[in-house]
Amino acid sequence: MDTPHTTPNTTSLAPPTAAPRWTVDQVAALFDLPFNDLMYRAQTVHREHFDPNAVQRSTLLSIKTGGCPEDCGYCPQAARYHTGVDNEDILSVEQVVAAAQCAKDNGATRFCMGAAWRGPKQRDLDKVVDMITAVRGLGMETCATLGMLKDGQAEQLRDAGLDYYNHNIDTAPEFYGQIVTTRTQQDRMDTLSRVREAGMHVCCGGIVGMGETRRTRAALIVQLANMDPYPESVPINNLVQVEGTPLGDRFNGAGQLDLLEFVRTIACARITMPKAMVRLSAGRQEMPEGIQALCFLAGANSIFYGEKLLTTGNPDVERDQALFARLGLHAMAAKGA
Ligand code: SAM
Ligand code: DTB
Ligand code: SF4
Repeated sequence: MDTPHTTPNTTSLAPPTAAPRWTVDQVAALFDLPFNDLMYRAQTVHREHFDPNAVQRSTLLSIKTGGCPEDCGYCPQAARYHTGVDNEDILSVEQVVAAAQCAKDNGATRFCMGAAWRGPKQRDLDKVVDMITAVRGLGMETCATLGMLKDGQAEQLRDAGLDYYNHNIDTAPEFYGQIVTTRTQQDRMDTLSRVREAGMHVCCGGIVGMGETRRTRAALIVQLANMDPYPESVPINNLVQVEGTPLGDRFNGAGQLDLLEFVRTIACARITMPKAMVRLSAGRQEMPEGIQALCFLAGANSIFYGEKLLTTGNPDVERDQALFARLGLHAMAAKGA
């Protein structure tokens, strides 16, 4: 079921030539529906395209931690914030393979490698290429999130066998400049176009709970849904507040978003991007299991799996296995498995 809905290499992300498929007013109206009506619509769309009880599991590994020159206001890895995350060298291929094997043994089908870079230098990319080859050799799907790509770099990743490239637009265009100033959202769109044109699958989503309005959340969903084609994988992150980051301090460490609003965001992603894998991403550790169950009902069908995201915590494997058992969920098989 985890099949991309388009043929890669034939389409570009921007700018769409046809009229946008969704307007902010339309998606804001979805957000405004009575909760039960929204759940019903999302679940109906979900069942048209997916096994409603199958959830895909990816494990993350930070292959290069900390010291990032960018200023993303949510991120514990930006060098300019004092968050206690140390700047570490890039991992060796052996370290990465050991972690991927462990993830596979625990039941993950995809392995996602993240690096705290603005973008990869060529010598870094050569190392990542070796990591991708090795992880693919274990029979896992591969994903990488390395920052902005220059001309030719997406092709190198594709040739190494990279299945997905993750690059989030994070929030709606009008709010973006309040969260990140060292790059524009158009820079992100340019990298996404390179990934798409190289023929890789796109993983692109955002973060909610950063103090945005409901209309801004609707505009984020519209920005994603109107990509042509929309991403195959859409991670919806709930802000993990990390002390020392601008957003960690903004709300005095208190969870600021009504979690039912997070569930609504998942539902709107599912309705507007019917064939995408919608990922219930960061923020699960702090999220009650009843809310996670509502996210699955709203159409989330993938998660990050394993006790760590990149630098922050995630539910451990035993807890997730118990949750799957309680909800009667099963793991989605890897493509081609
Ligand atoms: N440096 C690369 C980049 O920015 O694309 C790759 C790694 S970056 C940490 C990957 C994504 O993690 C970000 O785009 C953001 O959406 C998400 N993220 C980072 N910190 C987060 C936080 N505190 N809470 C929720 N999501 C977060
Ligand atoms: C995504 O959208 N969320 C993941 C993954 N893609 C790379 C990262 C979440 C990071 C949360 C903060 C941290 O652990 O450092
Ligand atoms: Fe760097 Fe990525 Fe963190 Fe931004 S989100 S500071 S680019 S690691």
